[in-house]
Amino acid sequence: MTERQSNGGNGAAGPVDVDVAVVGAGFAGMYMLHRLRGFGFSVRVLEAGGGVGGTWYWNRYPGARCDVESMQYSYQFSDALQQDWEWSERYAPQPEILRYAEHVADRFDLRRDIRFETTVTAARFDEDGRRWTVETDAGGTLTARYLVMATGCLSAPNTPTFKGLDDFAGRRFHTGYWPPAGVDFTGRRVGVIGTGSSAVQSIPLIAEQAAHLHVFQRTPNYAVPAHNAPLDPEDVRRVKADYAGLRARARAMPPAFDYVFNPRSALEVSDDERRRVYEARWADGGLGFMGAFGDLLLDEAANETAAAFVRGKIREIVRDPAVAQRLSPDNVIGCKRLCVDTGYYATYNRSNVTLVDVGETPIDRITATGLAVAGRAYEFDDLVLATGFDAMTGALLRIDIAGRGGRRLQDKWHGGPRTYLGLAIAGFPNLFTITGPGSPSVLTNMLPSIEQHVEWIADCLVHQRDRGHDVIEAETAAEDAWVQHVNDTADLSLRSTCSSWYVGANVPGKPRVFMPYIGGFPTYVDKCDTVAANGYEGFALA
Ligand code: NA7
Repeated sequence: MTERQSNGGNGAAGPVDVDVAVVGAGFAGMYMLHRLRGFGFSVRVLEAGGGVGGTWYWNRYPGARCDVESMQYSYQFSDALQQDWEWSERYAPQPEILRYAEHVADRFDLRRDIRFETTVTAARFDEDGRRWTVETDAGGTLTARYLVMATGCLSAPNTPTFKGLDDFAGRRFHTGYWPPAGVDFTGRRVGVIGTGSSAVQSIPLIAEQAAHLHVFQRTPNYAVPAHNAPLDPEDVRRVKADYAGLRARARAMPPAFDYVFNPRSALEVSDDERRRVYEARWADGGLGFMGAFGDLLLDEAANETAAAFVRGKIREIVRDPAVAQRLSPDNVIGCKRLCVDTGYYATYNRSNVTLVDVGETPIDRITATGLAVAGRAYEFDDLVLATGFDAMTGALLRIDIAGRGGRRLQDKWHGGPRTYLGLAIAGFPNLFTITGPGSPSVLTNMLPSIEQHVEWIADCLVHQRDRGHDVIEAETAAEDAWVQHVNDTADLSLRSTCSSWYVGANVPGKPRVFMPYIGGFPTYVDKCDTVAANGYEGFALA
């Protein structure tokens, strides 16, 4: 099995001291490096992978692609970059997004300050020296005035502790660390556990190759069609003629991407009109489906009209009524992250695909030749775990981070993450998180959210330097107030009502807290800007 592990490669051998240490060379870490360099800071980036790209470096499973449209899921800090780069499809496939990340690394000469194959294991704040000491599996020490965690929201894979997992004698894969050389399933019997986005994207392609595919589903998910297609050059030309306009419209929308949002209630229109609206959104495809009516995530009855529409589509697509029924969720649509699919439901019409429900009776154990559930044995050659991530907090808590007084982040976050703006943590001076819990992050188009955080942090460090400060720390009262606001806002939305990775429900024992900030990108940006304009209120500067 391919595991995420470092080979102890070209890490920080010997003591190195920089202004800023950045953990992670995905889109967040790369832009953080570029931005800070522009202000004259010395920066060292530490990256576990063998290349840049983060999420898009690791998630190479078949069918992996972004569910935000390419022309919007891209950097906007450089107009030359966004004008030059040519996306080929409406939703970019993983290899193309990775090529884009590599292009950015080359274009801005980023690699010389990135140490690849170097996993950060611990970080400790030295109160006397007012610096962070960072330890890696590559040995040596790195010290830095500031530490920026650009570790991603979906980067710590979740491998459930199935009994007998290591007994499996065949090939085992996790979608979140897929072998770079790819996997050929031709003629093989395959078992996939999970039916989230990664499974929904990969199952149709695995099914095309496999002799037989068993899908083990704990909870069915709603999926809307991507209607992915090559981009029309005329559309691209139009966007590029006014890219700034598109970006500005996107920034004004709660999810930070431009789409058509209908503010009307689903309950104030006739059945016929509602159906017409849903049909049009279905034909258009993508996450914009949830913008069909203004109250879909606020009112259960309104939500149920959309959920019923999608269940109807599943019944139309899937020929076997019992299978269609098994694939049909009965919970709030959009509560878990909506999946965007290409041929997912239709895959269950294939004679070589079997859907097995493991919701009522969980998987007993993995065996040498497959798995056992509800007294039945299923045999396969290859096991694919599409079991997701320890989202938002996993990547941070897998590093042993100690702040003021040696207090560990694991202890502080025992009951769930607590941050100020998802950017900083009381008791952990000079530490910043990019798209951390408590920020809009995964509820938005990640690229604009990353850029906003990077620019806010860089401006903050310039402010520190200009005023001769060398310590900045979130105040506990400001953090408490922000956590309260994040929770209060989450309570207004149906999104906080189900067992999703947004609330940590997919990882046994994880505290149940709605982690991202649901107040929307524009409201959040206003708050961050106000905090900065008021001399970084809520922070102690020294
Ligand atoms: P997800 O969406 O967390 O999906 C993981 C799937 O694995 C989901 O269907 C889980 O069922 C299932 N799962 C997890 N643990 C088990 C066990 N123990 N037994 C059976 N099934 C299990 O992860 P993805 O990688 O698909 O997508 C993550 C995000 O990436 C996605 O939302 C997009 O934003 C991009 P459950 O629903 O928990 O019952």
